[in-house]
Order: sequence, then C-alpha cells, then structure tokens
Amino acid sequence: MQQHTEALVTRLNQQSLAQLPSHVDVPNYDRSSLKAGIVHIGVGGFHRAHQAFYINELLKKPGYERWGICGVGLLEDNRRLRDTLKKQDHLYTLTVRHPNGKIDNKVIGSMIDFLFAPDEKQAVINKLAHRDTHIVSLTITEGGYNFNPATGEFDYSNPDIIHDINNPTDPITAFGYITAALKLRKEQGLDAFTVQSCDNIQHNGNVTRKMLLAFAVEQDKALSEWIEANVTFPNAMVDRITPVSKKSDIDYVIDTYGVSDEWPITCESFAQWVIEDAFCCGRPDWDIVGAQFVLDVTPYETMKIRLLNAGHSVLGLLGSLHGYSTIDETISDPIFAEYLRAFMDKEVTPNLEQLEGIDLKLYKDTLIERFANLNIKDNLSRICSESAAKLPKFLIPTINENLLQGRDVSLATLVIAAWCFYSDKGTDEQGNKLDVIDAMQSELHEAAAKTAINELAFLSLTSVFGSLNEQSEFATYYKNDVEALYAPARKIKALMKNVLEPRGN
Ligand code: CS2
Repeated sequence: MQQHTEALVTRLNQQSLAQLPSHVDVPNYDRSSLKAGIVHIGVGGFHRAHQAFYINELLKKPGYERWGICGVGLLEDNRRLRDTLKKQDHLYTLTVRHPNGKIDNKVIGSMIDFLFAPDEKQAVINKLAHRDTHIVSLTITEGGYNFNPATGEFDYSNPDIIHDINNPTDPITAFGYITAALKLRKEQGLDAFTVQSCDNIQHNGNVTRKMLLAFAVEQDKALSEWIEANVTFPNAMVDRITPVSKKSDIDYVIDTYGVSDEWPITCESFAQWVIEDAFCCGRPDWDIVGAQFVLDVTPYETMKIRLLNAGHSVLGLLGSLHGYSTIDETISDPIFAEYLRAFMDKEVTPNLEQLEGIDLKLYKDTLIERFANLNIKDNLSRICSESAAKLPKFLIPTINENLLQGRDVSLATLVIAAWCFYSDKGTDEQGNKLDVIDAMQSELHEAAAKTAINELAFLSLTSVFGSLNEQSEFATYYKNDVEALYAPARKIKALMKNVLEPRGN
C-alpha cells in the first residue's frame, strides 16, 4: 500500500471533479440547478449505493432537476458523516465491483445537502415541510420502525417515542419529525408528501403507514386522519449488497485516482428495486434507470428475503462456526456452495410463487455468482448481526411452511442449531472469538447457554421462534443437530455433509 500525506492529496469536491481521470464516471449535470425533491432520513451505505445511485443515473438525463436529495441524520453518530459530506460538497465515490473483477468508479452527485438533526431540528422540520419536498424516504433499519417483533404492533414503551408524543415541536425520532412536518404542510394548505421506506422489510410501506399512524394518533387525532387520507406509503423490494466501508476502500480511491474521499462506498454491480407505484406527490421516473414499477411487490419480496437474505444467513452462521470471515470465502468452499444450493432448491423454492418474467433458476444462479464475488469481502459479522430480527423474517417462515406441507426442514434446522452454538459460545468451533452483534444478544445467550441441560432451551425464545419447539419433526432434527454440535471434536462441515445425505426414516 502506498503511503499518502493527507495534506498533499486533493480532496474530492465539486472543484476537483474536473481533475479526475476520464475512467471515473462523474456527475455531468449541473448540480447547482438541482432542487431537493427527496429528503432522505438515514444516510447509510445502502442508501448511497442504491437510491442515491438511481437518482444519480436519472439526473444525467434532462428534466429531472427537481429530484435531488437532501440527506438527514437523526443520530449523534451522523455528526462525522455530516462533516465529511460537507467538506466534499456532498459528493462521494461509489466503487462498483463486478463478479468478473471489473471495477467501475462513479462519483455520485445526487445528494446536494445534508442536515444533522441534533444540531438543527427546526431546519429539518422546515426542509421536510418545504413545498419542493415531494418524497421523504427512509433507511432507518428495522429497529427504527419501532414495532414489537413478537406482535408487530407499535411499541409505545420506547422512551424516545414517549418523548416525541409529548413534545411535538422537539422531535427525536423519524416519526416525530415526519409528523411535525406533515402538520405544517396541512396548516399551510400544501400537499402531503409520499413516505417511502427503502428498508429491507416485507411490506415496508404498509409497516411504515401502520407505525406512523399509531404514533400520530396519540399526538393529534385530526392530523392522523389527514395523514391517513393524504399520505401514500409505497411498498418496495430493495436489493444491492453493500458491505461496511473499510479503510482499504479509502486507500483504493486515493491509489486509483489520486483524490481523497473520506467516505467512499463499495457495492456489488447488481442492483434491483421493485416499487409499487403509489406516490401522492409525484415521483422520479426510476423505471428508465432500471427500477421496476409493479402492482404488487409481495412475491418479489418473498423471493428476495427467502433466497438472498436467508441464503446469506445460512452461509453466515455455518461459515462463522467453521471459522470463515467473509461470504465469498465461505461459498468458495464446495460443501458450503452445495449446502446453499440444496437449501434454496429443496426448502425454499417449493414455497415460492412463479413470477412472470422471473426465471427462478437463473435468479438462484445469479445469487450464487453474487455471493462468490471475490471483490466484495462482505463480512459474516455484518450478515449475522441482528439475526434475532432477521431470521424470523428470512428463515423461520420457510421452516413453518415446510412443516405444514410435510416437507423436509433438515437443512434449515442445522442453521438454527448453529445459531444456538454461535449465541451460546460466541466463538467458532476452534474457540476463536466472533464479533457477535445483536440487540437481543443477552437473551439469546442466556437461552442458548442452557442447551447443555435442555437441548431445546434456545427455542424457548418464543418472540423469535414462535411455537417451533412444539413441532415434533423440527424438534427431533434440532435435538440431533445440537447434540452433534456440542459433542467434542464434531465439526460443522461433517454435520453439513450428513444433512446433505438423505436421512433415512
Ligand atoms: C444481508 C442484507 O445481513 C443481511 O441481512 O442479507 O443486508 C443484504 O446484503 C441486502 O439485503 C442485499 O440487498
């Protein structure tokens, strides 16, 4: 790695764009003429690789100047992002890495401003309420929607929510800000905006609607009725693998085109966005840059969540136990590749609807190619993080449906057993410590740690597993798997091999 003296390297900003080599795709549109038609809350890596990328491509065509993006950060952690983006005139590099090794570098210019809410509350409310704002989009993670995972109902016990319900002009949460802004728009006779969730949640629009209304009704009943009648919440399936940014991504940009970008984003070349066309205040023509508008997004979401996200968890949990650290490393081991394919073909596909225009076999082949992308280096710690929120959506519905249909569940069962070991020990099978990240980690650990005295103890977490421990076929497989996993000298790969061989009756 070359050494660079920070001070001598030109910073990425509007002025330095002209100096970039011609192989870097730079915004060739007049950024000074853009208006922020979209205000986006939660500017993480995924937003920068997905929605901001689609808008960047659209802005290259004439007539879309009203669809620039103003980012909003609600969390204290976003201070550094605000400072970085400001220094860079809100420009950043997207390093797009193809499975065949090809790399495209793009500077994304669609973000034109960023507001850091803890320092400028009223400015955020005014921005959301501004007549130029047509869409308020969100990537606030599953936790940001504030629902109880067991019941799916709004969680009124969250202290931030209690604060926001009682302090309408001093919000902290996304719901507090959105409601404050909609109130202003209502009072000023302006149209409502669309609230567009871009989080990887099934029926993300319906969930957002339900939670926002549950919040607003506690604050102002008339306002909540106005929201219900005027705001739309399109459902969407979003997809692009975006690993956590690393120091090597910064070094790569400096080495490749001699410019310093403090927060570049790396992502895969694949991108998909399937959206229900329900925008109450206009929308960009995302379909001309690759997104797809459909009447019902449900089958696309199910396919993505049960194949891609669950597939990730299969590799993530089994691979972590073996001692691998990235998805590409895990899938390059033939037994893991075979296991994933068997899981997708035998346990997931029988429950999926055939979708017009989608060849499921090709979709699965493409997934395997995407996971195998050597240039992505997606850490298993990211994949396994928040498994307690993910698996009840990604994997457990597949198990339940197969049990109901009398189909095999053995491949998925071993993954749950591996998750128990992972939560209990927090190490791989050699005893090396793993980076376990989960809001429910203490409950998971406590339940899993009782496995030695009661093999089904982990499954007693009903908010995660529902009634799986009462399903005898599942419980039998699961018991065998944990017994084997906890036995000295047993190896996850040997267990995977056993499961792949048809079990006798
Ligand atoms: C991953 C996703 O950990 C996970 O949940 O499966 O973040 C995945 O990379 C994205 O959904 C891809 O669109």
